[in-house]
Amino acid sequence: MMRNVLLVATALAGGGALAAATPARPNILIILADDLGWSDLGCYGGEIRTPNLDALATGGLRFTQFYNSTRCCPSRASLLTGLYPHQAGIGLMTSDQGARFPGAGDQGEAFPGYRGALNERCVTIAQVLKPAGYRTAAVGKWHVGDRELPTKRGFDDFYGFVSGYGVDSWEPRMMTRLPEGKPQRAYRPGEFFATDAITDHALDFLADLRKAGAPWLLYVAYQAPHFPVASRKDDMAGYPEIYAQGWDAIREQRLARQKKIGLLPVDTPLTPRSKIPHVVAATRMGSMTADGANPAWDSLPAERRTDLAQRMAVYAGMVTGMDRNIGRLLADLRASGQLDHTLVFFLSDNGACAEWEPFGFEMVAPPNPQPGHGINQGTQALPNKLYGGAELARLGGPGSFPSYGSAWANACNTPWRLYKHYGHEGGIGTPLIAHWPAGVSAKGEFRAQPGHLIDLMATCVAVAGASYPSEWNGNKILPCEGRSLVPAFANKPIEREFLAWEHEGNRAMREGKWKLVSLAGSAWELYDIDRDRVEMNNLAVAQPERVTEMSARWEAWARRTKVLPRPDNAAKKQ
Ligand SMILES: [Ca+2]
Repeated sequence: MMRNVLLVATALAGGGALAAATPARPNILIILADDLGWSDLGCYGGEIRTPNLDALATGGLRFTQFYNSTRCCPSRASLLTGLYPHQAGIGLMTSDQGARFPGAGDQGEAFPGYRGALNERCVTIAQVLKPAGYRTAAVGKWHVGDRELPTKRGFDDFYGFVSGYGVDSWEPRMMTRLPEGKPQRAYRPGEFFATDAITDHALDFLADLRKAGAPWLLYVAYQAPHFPVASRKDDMAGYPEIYAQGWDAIREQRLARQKKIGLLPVDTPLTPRSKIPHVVAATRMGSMTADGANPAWDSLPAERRTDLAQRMAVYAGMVTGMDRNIGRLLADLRASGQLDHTLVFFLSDNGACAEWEPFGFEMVAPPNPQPGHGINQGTQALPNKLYGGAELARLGGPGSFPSYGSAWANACNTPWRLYKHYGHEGGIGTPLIAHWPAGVSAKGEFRAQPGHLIDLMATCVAVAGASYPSEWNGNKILPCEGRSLVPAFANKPIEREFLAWEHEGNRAMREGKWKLVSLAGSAWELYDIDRDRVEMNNLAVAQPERVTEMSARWEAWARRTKVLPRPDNAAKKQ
């Protein structure tokens, strides 16, 4: 281990922007938001109040081309293991697709990329850091398989929910504490709010973690701002008036701020309103448009605009509530003297969520939530509820279960196209803030190196002086796919061949400045990301040889990483 520590110290000393007395073993705090859009944070151009994350960005680095794996489960699998999602067994969600198909074999091994839980060929960051002397804990959303509990995967303590998506923020019954029997907080009726409770337990864990005098890893996976959107009243104060301007004005304002703060080039155009993802749902709810794109705000009736402004206000309040809680974590680290010696990452598991059309759905209250489980109900057939009059104030409070729809999601991903689920920038783009005062002297700067969730494992191994194993419990472990971000901290390049994606048949590949991307069942599109990050000038017809070469590399990657073979229903027609 000492040799690794020295290697890290040497590597860090080579970077001119790095602090002189770099500690080899920082604490590591990974904060993951759920369905947060690329432009929501103030420090990424948003009007949402996020003062604590903005301060973190001012004292650290903002990555401008960082990527996730398109959706909750695949992204969490990548983040935790340093592998592409299918390699870890989670190409889709957490149901075992392999076992559902005749001919899949007794164990479903015909489709190893779709088993719905972390497999035996991967390890988590917690499992890798523990042998290096780190203490570990996790809070919030797990969602990488009901069969693989956090405590089985290297985290000493856990509070949150293991499975499910779409969690009612006012409902405490799905929360669980692992190992079983360990103390957890009790909340009086009406007192529980999920983002606050997750943070309460993160603070409890922090107090315990630092008792040992050893470095620690804390993984804070908030459910915010995933649907159903919910907000405390004080967090969303003033937002209904702001969002009454509508999504067209908000998109223009966000892009103008992104240019002003230097996040994006000044010649970046605004993409047209993105397509409505689910035509059947849109037709059923009366939100379908003639051109298939999200509607112009001004085209909607007043009562619909009032309802939709309130939905976005609740979403924004949910983000502000998360930021308020992150402020509690940072204040605790500052008070204990640990903030400068903690590497903090903040990022989102996928782009903003468009499910499924512009008006948004209303979920059904779960009859009896079980500890560890979120609400797990299909959302595509759910109805819309038009809130108005006195009832409008109930939206986002206890007993309401709204989503905010595809047009606001489009605005939250400004200026990109599309959303969560897709390989276009609106699906895979995430803000990434990295903050480590004792290790990185550069402050408030942007980093344009392309990076991916798979890089967090390699980065943690590097800064912790840990060793990534080739074998674990008698099983061979796949080599880590990611690269350390430490060179990028010093504004040096990250050497890699390419990055690639697949989810539900949506495909993408990023090789240098070139991006190959397609919707499920559709032809490849080709973009020069240096000139056209908004993916509006498709060069596939003009450069067929490049498409042929890159797509061959994508196919080889897909076979190597178990994207292929794929169960029939894993690819959706778009
Ligand atoms: Ca998500």
